[in-house]
Amino acid sequence: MIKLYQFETCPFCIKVRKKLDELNLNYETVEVSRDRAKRTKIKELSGQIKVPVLEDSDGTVVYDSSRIVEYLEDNY
Ligand SMILES: N[C@@H](CCC(=O)N[C@@H](CS)C(=O)NCC(=O)O)C(=O)O
Repeated sequence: MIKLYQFETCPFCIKVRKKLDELNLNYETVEVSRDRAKRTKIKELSGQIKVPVLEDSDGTVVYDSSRIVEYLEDNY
């Protein structure tokens, strides 16, 4: 399943959730810590610590909301 690493209230994350919903995709959200030092998982996945980060079911990882939206439009 698609995983979205996010902050619930982050406008960039809301933009990505809106696109996921618009495309009727099933996804799970993972709430990321506000503590930068604890963002090891997204750092490991994407090489940076900002949200949103999307991990697709095939292992593809995309970060930056505009790039994620583009990826979803291109692939779904
Ligand atoms: N250009 C990025 C901006 C992402 C961004 O700034 N996310 C903020 C949350 S709204 C963030 O992760 N801030 C945490 C931090 O800088 O530590 C995008 O469109 O995804």
